[in-house]
This record gives sequence, structure tokens and C-alpha cells, in this order.
Amino acid sequence: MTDDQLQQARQYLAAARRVVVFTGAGISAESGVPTFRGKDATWKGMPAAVASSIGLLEQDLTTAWEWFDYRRTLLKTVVPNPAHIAVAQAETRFEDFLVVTQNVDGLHQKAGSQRIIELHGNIWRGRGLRTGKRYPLPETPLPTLPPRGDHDEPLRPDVVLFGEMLPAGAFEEAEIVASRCDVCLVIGTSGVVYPAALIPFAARDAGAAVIEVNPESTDLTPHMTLSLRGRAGDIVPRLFG
Ligand code: BJW
Repeated sequence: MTDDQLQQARQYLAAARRVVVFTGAGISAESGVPTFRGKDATWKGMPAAVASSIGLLEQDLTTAWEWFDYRRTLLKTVVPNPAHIAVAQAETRFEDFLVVTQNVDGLHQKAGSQRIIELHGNIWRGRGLRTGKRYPLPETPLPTLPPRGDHDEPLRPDVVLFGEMLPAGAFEEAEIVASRCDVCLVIGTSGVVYPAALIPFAARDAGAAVIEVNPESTDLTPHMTLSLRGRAGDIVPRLFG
């Protein structure tokens, strides 16, 4: 990233009234949370994308929970990094500001962000297999797998697995807000998972400046107004203020 690129990004933000911050696993990488498509993204020999699939959950709910509770245990001690904190602190400086995250780790909330759409759910909740009722599940490791809700109903993790629908209305609301923003920051996502990856396109197609923060080039890079190469924790705090 050059100083010129950083200055341009800062100018776009200084002139903006409405901002959408679209985040993926990379924003949490510097907190110690593994990404999905990195070289170490396997568990018991399975790629993360297989462990996080509806196929595994339907076949073997206990093994699916072992994967999620393993991740919950990793996440328990993890804290927001300077990128999450800078995003949270920027919220009140704009007329309209929304975080749209693909992450299930809850770190934007921990950093203090108030307006968040979680497109892929939250790992700290369970959901009834029969009723769909949601339960907070802060304890990890869980005493029994699968955990159970009222009337002994088995719970599944309240996250969106491959092949599943996103929570009702979440994508639609994010798309509407993105299509009205002046700047969309795209932080730490490979942009390969749909429909989430359509959010930056909704912003761009409506005329917003779309600014990527990522150490690597991604599928989204050719469609960006600006791409800032580097780590979120280094770059994001320098974008605001
Ligand atoms: C840094 C950094 C640092 C590193 N700083 N950056 C259209 C076309 C093709 C396929 C489809 C399509 N529409 C739907 C599909 C199918 C499928 C899909 O997208 N497949 C593609 C992969 C091919 N989509 C779905 O199945 C979705 N559902 C759906 O479409 O429903 C409709 C339907 C229903 C039924 C039948 C048919 C249709 C649901 C997708 C759900 C995704 N779920 C997961 C798991 C969540 C639970 C869990 O946590 O386990 O969500 S998968 C995983 O990927 C997770 C993430 O949120 C998501 C995105 O990954 P992300 O965040 O981008 O992470 P990485 O690892 O890919 O990238 C990290 C980036 O960070 C990299 O670029 C690094 O360089 C960067 N980085 N360090 C900044 N320090």
C-alpha cells in the first residue's frame, strides 16, 4: 500500500455520510482466529468448508458440535484487535454506519460495535432442531454434545452452513443499506462465498467507493475502487480520523 492510496481512502471516508463495513475472517486473524481458506484450515483432516457443511451436521450432529465447540474454546480467550476497535469507534462519526459481517465470532460486538448484521449467524448461540428457538450458549467446553434446550430438544449451532439459507431478511437488509452507502470497506474476506460476496457489488453498482483491505489479492479485487494491501490491524486504524 502506498501513502497515496491511504490518503485517497481517507479522503473518501472524510467525505462520506453513509458507510458500510463488510468483514470476513481476515479481520479476526490478528486476534488469533484461523481463517477458512488458509493452509492450516483443517480439523481432523477435514477442510473447514467440509466441517462447516450441512452434510456433516445431518450425518453426525455430535461430530459437528465437536468442531464448533473446539472453535468456541479457541475463541473464548480471544479479544478484538485494533481493526475491530477502530471500526467500533468510527460508528458514531457518520450519519449512517453499518457492519455487515460474515464472521460468527462475536468480536465486533466485543469491540463495541452497535449496528451489526451477522450474515452467517453466531457461534455463541444454539438453535432448536425442531422448533428453531434460539438459545445463548456461552459455556465452553459444553457439558453434553449435542446441547439440549427446552423439553430436551437437541440444539444445533446457530450458524449458516454451506447449502443453507441465510437468516430471514439479513441479506436483504444488508443489500439495501449497501446500495445507499457512499463508501463500502471490504475487510479480510476472500469474497468467494455467496450470497454474502454480493454486498460490495450492491455498493459499487449504486456508485459507492469500494475499498478493500487485505494482504492478498482476491476475487473482489478487480471490482474495487481501491485495494489496500496489508493487514487489517495495521491499516484500518489509519483510515478514520
Ligand atoms: C486478512 C488478514 C489480515 C488474512 N487482515 N485480511 C453463487 C455462485 C456459486 C456458489 C454459490 C452461489 N450462491 C450460493 C452458492 C453456494 C455456496 C457458496 O457460496 N459456495 C462457494 C464457496 C462456491 N453458498 C451457500 O451455500 C450459502 N447459502 C445459500 O446460498 O443459500 C441458498 C441455497 C440454499 C439451499 C440450496 C441452494 C441455495 C451459505 C454460505 C454459508 C457460509 N458459511 C460459512 C461457515 C459459517 C459457520 C462457521 O463459522 O463454521 O461461513 S463458510 C465460511 O466462509 C464462513 C465464512 O463466513 C465464509 C467466508 O469466508 P471469509 O470470511 O471470506 O474467509 P476466508 O478464509 O475465505 O478469507 C479470509 C481472507 O482474509 C483472505 O482473503 C485473506 O487474505 C485475508 N486475511 N489475514 C486482513 N490480517
